[in-house]
Amino acid sequence: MTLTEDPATTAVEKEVGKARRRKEDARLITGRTTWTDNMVLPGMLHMSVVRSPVAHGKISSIDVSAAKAAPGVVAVFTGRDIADEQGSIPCAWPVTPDMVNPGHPSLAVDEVNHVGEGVAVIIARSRAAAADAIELVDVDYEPLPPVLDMEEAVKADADLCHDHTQSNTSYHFVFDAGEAGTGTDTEQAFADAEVVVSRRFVNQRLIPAFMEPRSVVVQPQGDNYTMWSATQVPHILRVMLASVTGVPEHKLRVIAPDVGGGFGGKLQVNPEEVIALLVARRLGKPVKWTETRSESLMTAHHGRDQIQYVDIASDREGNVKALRVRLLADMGAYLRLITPGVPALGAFMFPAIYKFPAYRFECDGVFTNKVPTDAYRGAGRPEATFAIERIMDELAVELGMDPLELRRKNWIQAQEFPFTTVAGLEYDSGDYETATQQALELIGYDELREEQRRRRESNDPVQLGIGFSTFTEMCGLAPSRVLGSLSFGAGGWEHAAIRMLPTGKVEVVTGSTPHGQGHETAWSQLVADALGVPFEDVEVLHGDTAIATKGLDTYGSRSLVVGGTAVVKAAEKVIAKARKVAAHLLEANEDDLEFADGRFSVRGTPGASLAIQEIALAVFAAHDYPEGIEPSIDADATFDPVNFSFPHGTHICAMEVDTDTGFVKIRKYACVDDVGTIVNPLIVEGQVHGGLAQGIAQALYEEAVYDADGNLTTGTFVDYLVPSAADLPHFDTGNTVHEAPGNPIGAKGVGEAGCIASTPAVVNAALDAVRHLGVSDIRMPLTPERVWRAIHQGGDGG
Ligand code: MCN
Repeated sequence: MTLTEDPATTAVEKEVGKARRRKEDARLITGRTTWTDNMVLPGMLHMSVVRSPVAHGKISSIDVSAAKAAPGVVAVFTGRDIADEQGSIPCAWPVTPDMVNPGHPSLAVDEVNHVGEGVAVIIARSRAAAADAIELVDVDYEPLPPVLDMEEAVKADADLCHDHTQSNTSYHFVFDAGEAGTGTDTEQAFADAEVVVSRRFVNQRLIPAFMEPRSVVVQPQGDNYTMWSATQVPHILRVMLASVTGVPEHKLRVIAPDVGGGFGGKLQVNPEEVIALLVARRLGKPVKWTETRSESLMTAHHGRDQIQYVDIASDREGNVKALRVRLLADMGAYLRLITPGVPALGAFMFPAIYKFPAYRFECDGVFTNKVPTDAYRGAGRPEATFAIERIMDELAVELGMDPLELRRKNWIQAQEFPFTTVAGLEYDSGDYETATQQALELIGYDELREEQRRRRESNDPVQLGIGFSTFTEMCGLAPSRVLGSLSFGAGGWEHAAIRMLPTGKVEVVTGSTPHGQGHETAWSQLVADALGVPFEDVEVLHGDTAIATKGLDTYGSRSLVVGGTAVVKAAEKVIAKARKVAAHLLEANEDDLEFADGRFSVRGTPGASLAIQEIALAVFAAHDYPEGIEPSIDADATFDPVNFSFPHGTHICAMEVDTDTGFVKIRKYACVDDVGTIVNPLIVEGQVHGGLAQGIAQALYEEAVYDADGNLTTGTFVDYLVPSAADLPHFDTGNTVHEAPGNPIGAKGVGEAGCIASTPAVVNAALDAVRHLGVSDIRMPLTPERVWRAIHQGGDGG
């Protein structure tokens, strides 16, 4: 019984390192797949949400009678109607033991705390009927003063965002290297320093702006419920929904079908998911909710939003001595799934690649009457990278040093890895010098500096600047033990299972939940190499808690490093199992078998060999398998890393600034990233490009703006400027490869790298262009108006 005629045809070319086109893309980009909103179930009802138009106020009354009587409307529920069932939206990351969590009802009961907060839901027979009836709900609000400015909110006499909390501060998180034993006394280091530079940076509020809006469908079947949701985290969602709603976990199946982007914005338990489940339970009918784009911008969680006070100390030669960071981090009105943890995660990244002897970090999580913040691509690390890379430039200016020379003088040298930083992290591997040299060559550094000199000398209205960001980041979330020490509510492991089917095809079940990252392709490459089977013979299943029964989902650039490793480990177990069967069938000793290119061969016996795909069939069809082996070639594995992975790179931006108009234009952008072993170069390049687009967007285009009453004034894509490909330059990308020692693939994460690295490179470039005109800061995003003001009126243009 053979599947292959000629053993030679089974030889498989290595897949890891191949620029495979993504196998999932055809269905994704042609829409021939199941997006949640495509789901249509018999008898399905539609849900719309009545949302608060005021940022802060008491609900005096809600009259739903007209809405209930509207055509097509089946039911209307207010927060009070579901008060006994709705619980509180969970926050899984209490960063300090005394963190204040005001609680977050899915529908407001007495008080609203941000514009867009849900106060009632309408359930109707059609989406249009549900939408139309929103206007018929009459809500009286007694307005309260909105708390909108963090620096005002932390003052002693500030108005309160929540009247049942004592202040607007949720928590005060401190990391002090002196106290932790990873550094010397920070205050002393500042007292002794020859040079101190201090800055206040605003890292503005952003909106994740994923392509597919959030959507959820719940189908009740008796006391069982199936939920389809456009989520990044079906496994986490299921656990959280079970704890919030009381629907037992084993009665709830959560399916994330194909998901059109998340960028951290779908790492969440949404109020609408809770309500849809509660309503479906009450009515015994399927219920669907899909947000409009404006609802999405206004109510899906936002990201960033920090005010950063940063002090850096050095000697006159530019040897850094200490770093001190104080943050005000805007939580918005409520603590969502990992809101408090985002700035806390950043705490460990401020010292970046530099050898600071002393470091102290303090952060206040501040409540304001705005939409809650939470993870957005990089979550804490872009904010930290921005601050450190900006202040390194400011220190260079103060010292009259070349910004790259200052960095070089202080960064960890290649021979010093593994290196324990002042923040207590052990950086795994890297070489900052080589990446920098390559990036300088890619961008044509010397010619650009020459052009910059010419433009300055001729007083050209268009000035040229060059900005650097020599970054690293901690990703591959994460060792469970470390997450535990940070009070994170879940572990950091990942699970995978591999099943060889009788015809030799392979099913891979992964706990990772891709939403645009190409896991189906990359995991197929890993398995093809490990098992020696054709790439096309591998199918990757994910995102359904009934199929991928264990998992911790996708965020923190963890999927390859943690989930991919689980796949490799499962493959090793599959091979071990198949080896026993092969030995039995070939009547050989297990130790005499060699496994290569998908075949077990008996050493020294030419012709005696079996492909692993043949073994799968033999086990299914024959009754001749060895004692103690179950009749299946399958295995599962869980991987929990011992450390994060630390990709790094050098990003260089060359920027033209028109000093007459304030318009900026990226002339060239080059970056060399080290993400360890690259499984798929095409995917990696795509991830870097996407990350660069979002990082550049923060520097130049995007900002969520609230007016003085707490209305989001950037609630459409006309006002919230997401750049398109036409707004972005060509990217010259390259790689160095220093394998990560913490996983057998040798990979480091790439999903956030471009986004983390690029923002400060762009802002540093703009400042380099106009610093000689007296400009020392420009507030992001660098709109023409701000740039013009900074040049012609001083200040940061903000
Ligand atoms: N990869 C590789 N070689 C490496 C590193 C990664 O081939 N050395 C591949 C992986 O196999 C995977 C992809 O690159 O196909 C990303 O891998 P990884 O860095 O492990 O990141 P995750 O898969 O865990 O994705 C999460 C990350 C995050 S945190 C955000 S935010 C983000 C991002 O991915 N959101 C995205 N990229 C996104 N891309 C799309 N299209 N949509 C999003 O919402």
